[in-house]
Amino acid sequence: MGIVFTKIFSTLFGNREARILVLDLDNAGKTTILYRLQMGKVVSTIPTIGFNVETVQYNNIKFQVWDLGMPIYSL
Ligand SMILES: Nc1nc2c(ncn2[C@@H]2O[C@H](COP(=O)(O)OP(=O)(O)OP(=O)(O)O)[C@@H](O)[C@H]2O)c(=O)[nH]1
Ligand SMILES: [Mg+2]
Repeated sequence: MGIVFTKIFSTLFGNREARILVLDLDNAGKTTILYRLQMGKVVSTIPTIGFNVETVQYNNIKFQVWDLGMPIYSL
């Protein structure tokens, strides 16, 4: 019974995790937004080759953010 309550409470009020995929055209500002959320300031970026993965905590939710480099010529 205890394990059931623990499960219910952790589901309702405990830490949650979510994964987010950020997709847009190149130079759209994806990486800028990702590091703004993570560090709280705007940093200068270079075009992303491949992807960036960062963890961003918001209240009790831990977001794993995948920022995919998407050159326009790959469309
Ligand atoms: N004016 C303005 N410029 C922005 C904004 N967000 C990002 N930039 C600029 O846009 C350029 C590209 O930003 P990035 O965050 O590297 O864009 P990206 O979508 O990650 O680009 P790729 O990695 O090539 O796909 C940079 O020079 C940023 O400084 C914004 O809200 N306003
Ligand atoms: Mg980028």
